[in-house]
Amino acid sequence: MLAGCTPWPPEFAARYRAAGYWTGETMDAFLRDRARRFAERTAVVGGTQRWTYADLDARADRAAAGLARLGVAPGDRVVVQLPNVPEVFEVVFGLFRLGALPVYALPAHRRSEVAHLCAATDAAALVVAGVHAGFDYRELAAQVRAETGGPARVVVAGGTGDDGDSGDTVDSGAPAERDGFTSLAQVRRLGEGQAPPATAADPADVAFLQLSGGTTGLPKLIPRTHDDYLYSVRASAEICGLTPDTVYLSALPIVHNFPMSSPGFLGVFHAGGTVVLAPDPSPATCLGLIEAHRVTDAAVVPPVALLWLDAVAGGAHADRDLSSLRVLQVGGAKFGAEAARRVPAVLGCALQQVFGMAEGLVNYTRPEDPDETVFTTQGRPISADDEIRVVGPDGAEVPEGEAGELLTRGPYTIRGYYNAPEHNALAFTPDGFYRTGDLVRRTPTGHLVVEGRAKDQINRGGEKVAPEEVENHLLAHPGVHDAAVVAVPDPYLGERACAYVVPRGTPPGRGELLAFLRGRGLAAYKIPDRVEFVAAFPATGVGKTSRRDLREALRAAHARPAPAPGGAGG
Ligand code: AMP
Ligand code: DBH
Repeated sequence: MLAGCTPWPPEFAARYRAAGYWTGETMDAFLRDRARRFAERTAVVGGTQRWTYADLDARADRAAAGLARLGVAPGDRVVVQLPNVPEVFEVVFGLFRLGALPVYALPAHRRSEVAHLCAATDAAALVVAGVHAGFDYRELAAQVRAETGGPARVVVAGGTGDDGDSGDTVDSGAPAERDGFTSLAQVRRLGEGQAPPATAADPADVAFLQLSGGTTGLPKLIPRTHDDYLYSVRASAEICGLTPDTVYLSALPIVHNFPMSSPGFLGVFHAGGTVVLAPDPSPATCLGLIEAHRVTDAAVVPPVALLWLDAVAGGAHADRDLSSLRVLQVGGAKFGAEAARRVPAVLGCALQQVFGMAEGLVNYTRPEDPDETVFTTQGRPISADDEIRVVGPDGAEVPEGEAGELLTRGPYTIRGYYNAPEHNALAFTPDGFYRTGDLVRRTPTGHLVVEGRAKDQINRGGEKVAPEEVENHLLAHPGVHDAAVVAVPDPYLGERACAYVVPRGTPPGRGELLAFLRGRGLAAYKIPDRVEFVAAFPATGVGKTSRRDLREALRAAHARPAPAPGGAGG
């Protein structure tokens, strides 16, 4: 296994194989097999492009061969930061074909996160868009290289105009002239007519690294194996009832774990269906795509669901023909029962709640569940072998029906983060259960209701923010003596972030402080929504000050009604 990763104990691995969960298929073999079965069916629609399974397979061949000629080798880590364009699939499956490991960055990530990902994985290459949504990712890549001294290669994916790819959504500008920069078009030319390298990937080994929302100063990396991930994909596709007629819309960044595997694009490919990529989650874009492509399944986070509901109920999009929509999946953050009930009433489709984590465990409400279960729970685990413990602060299981922290272990839940022994000692029990940090209650049917959180994290409408990470950036400002970042309730996003700052001398201006954070290359969703200056922090009891107690005390001391909603969806 990749160095720095924690394998399942042999007896568990043997059990998961014997049960038929781990089948020994690699991500690359998965695509080959699907391309054989569904060759001429449409796999991907994005912008003006439409690729069949055979197209995707041929593109993966060329990308693999081209990347190999560029010097990317089996086992190399390659950071992939691409928006919702079809090239994501070409690059990612090209890397799988080559035996290299994608490391997924979100389009929202900036210098701080991308530099960390590149350094933490010793990445051999970085794949970025050109200019997308007004942001120049080539500039970001150049800054990351200047800062970290790596990665050696940058591939700029998107239309260079040679074959019209995504020219309408991604502009990579003039052919990259910078040293070490290569356009994806050039990679394709390098790979043209070459045999793709023979893959030697071990299905029990790590296929890619996914980013955790995190609770600490730096985001943690999640190693997922071919065996474990593809099990979750196949089982998810079955639970969600996907077929070759499925037309799936992802309104989320496609490299997020939810639209990747729950059942996500991989589940759709498993079933032979079609993935439609939404460039943004707005009702105007997405309801239009649903109508135009007769979308059957869509996946969103709660704030996006609320926007769609309001757009349709409010009449702005009441004339849209959404009759093809079979199910709206909502997950990533708690979706309240009242909003949940509006989904079938307003959109005329079924709701499925999804409570998952990139670390593994995914819970779904099932199509056959009673309405009340679908409206009021976050689903039940995929697998009969997902082991669930709901424990109190003492670590002992709480009585059935009471809330406690969710611990889990199973055939697709990791046993450790990448290269993080100290953090792993806290995040996992000695017998290998992942401490999710989620407070849940279990119903008699085994469904889980998310009641709150025991971990230091802000869930900003499905985008996870680790307070400590933001605090560390604030503390770097000379005018900041101390800082604590706290979740405040918000009607649309569920939570927003408020930074409490004890200034050093004259307080810096709020705007200046936020500009300072942006200047440090932090993703926009991590920039606090509010800044409050306070003279001192409340004392949180004797002895060592716990940051968590401090954040709790600030939350209690400053609790006030949330401001009126506005600008939601960010
Ligand atoms: P991550 O570990 O960064 O992949 O984020 C996963 C976390 O998102 C979970 O541990 C939960 O805290 C949160 N989450 C995901 N889906 C839901 C949901 N349906 N309801 C409540 N919280 C959720
Ligand atoms: O929030 C998540 O990380 C998430 C939500 C739903 C997830 O990873 C998933 C489904 O697989």
